[in-house]
Amino acid sequence: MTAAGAGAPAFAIRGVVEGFYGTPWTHEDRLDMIRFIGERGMNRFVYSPKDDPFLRRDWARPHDPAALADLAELAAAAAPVGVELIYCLSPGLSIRYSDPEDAGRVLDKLASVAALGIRHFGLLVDDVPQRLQHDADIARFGSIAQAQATLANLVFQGLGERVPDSTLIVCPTEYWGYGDEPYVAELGQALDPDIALFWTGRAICSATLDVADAEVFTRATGRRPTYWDNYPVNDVAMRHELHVGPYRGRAAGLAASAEGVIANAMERFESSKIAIATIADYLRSPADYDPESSWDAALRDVVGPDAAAYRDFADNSRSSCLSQLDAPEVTFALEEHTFGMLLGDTARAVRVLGPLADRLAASADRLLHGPIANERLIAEGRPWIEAFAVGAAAMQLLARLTAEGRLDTDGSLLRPFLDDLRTRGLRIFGDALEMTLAEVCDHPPFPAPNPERSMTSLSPTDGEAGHRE
Ligand code: LOG
Repeated sequence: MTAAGAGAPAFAIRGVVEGFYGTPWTHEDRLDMIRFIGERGMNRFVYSPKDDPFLRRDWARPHDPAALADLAELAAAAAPVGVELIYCLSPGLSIRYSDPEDAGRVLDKLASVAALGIRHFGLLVDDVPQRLQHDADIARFGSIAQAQATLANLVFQGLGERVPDSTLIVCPTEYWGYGDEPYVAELGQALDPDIALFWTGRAICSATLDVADAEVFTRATGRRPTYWDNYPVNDVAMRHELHVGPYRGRAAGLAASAEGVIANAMERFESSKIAIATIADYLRSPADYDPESSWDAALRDVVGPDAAAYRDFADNSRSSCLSQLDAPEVTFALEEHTFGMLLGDTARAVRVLGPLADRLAASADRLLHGPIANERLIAEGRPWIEAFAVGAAAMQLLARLTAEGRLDTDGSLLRPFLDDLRTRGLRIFGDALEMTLAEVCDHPPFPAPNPERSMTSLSPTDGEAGHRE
């Protein structure tokens, strides 16, 4: 879907942040992402890769001319598609908040970027020490909130003098929670009211974003939150998950209580586009947003002709802080399998699982052995897609052993699949498949069906294997 003809978007600020830990995107990636989000009605690209030393560890070091030229090119490419860049600096690891020279260094760095035509800026102090460290800062400020507000106000004022119409957004050090913690409230009260504040909601990766929480934040800090939404990012503790499921859990009425939403993307660039396309749909019109139909459109859009095969994979890679359903179709098929086995009804046990396993195995084969239109997408997801192929093969064998009445005697044939999946350590199929395989491999055979129920259909000798056929 594009923004054309859709009316005014609900959220004023709609964008993506390159804000993950990991290898930063390339310049070409950024140009591509800016075009991608612009075409989908988003209007901000936030430039703050955590592992670009010039933005964080070495924040005071000036950009070299080549980097400035790249930034200029990004800004120039963004304007025609309705996107503006927010350039962020993260000086909190080492800055002396009380030192006017350090404030000057921040300003100089922002001014070097402003000279390229960029007018939106961020000062990010997330993931830095929560206590003042320099002696001079401890002597001057009563709290880190006061120190950060002093710096941000100075920078905002200096920017205003040098760059007309500039804006500043701050990411606080405690950027998640109930929204009225003493630190964030103190920071909000001390900050110039025209400086915006990022907030990730209840958690670093929030399962839901609610109006009530936004209002708590607004009352406490004196401004509506600009959500830094940590989805689809999958860095740090989430590296075992590939976030290719749809955006969900954000209140339909949130636009009235927030400035906007900036979604933090994955280092896996192409894969990020799937969730981002759904986020663009939500931000344009939250009241009409339907995660599943938006997701299907996003898959067609990003994956192209192989969308159905990729959907089979992605449906089993939904696990994230947003999703309560991990692998819905496989979970249902395995529940049916267990139920059928407990009833002693092998036909029922394989009715859903058998065809599904064959379909998923064929999809895995297509994704892994191509030809595939979006090769980069597959390359990025390959570790998960390979695990998906192992799981699909395991389910085919499970269905076959079940249908042939051999599960109790030959269930150990599934052991290598279970060990393989466990060794990979990637989140795929949620818990469903590993639990079923473990049940078969690690535990005694399925019990014989309840005699009360099966007396009419089982001869005495059938009971031992528990199968009706
Ligand atoms: C970082 C962010 C990182 C994300 C997910 C914020 C504001 N900052 O815990 O760069 O990608 O979590 O791991 C963060 O979220 N800190």
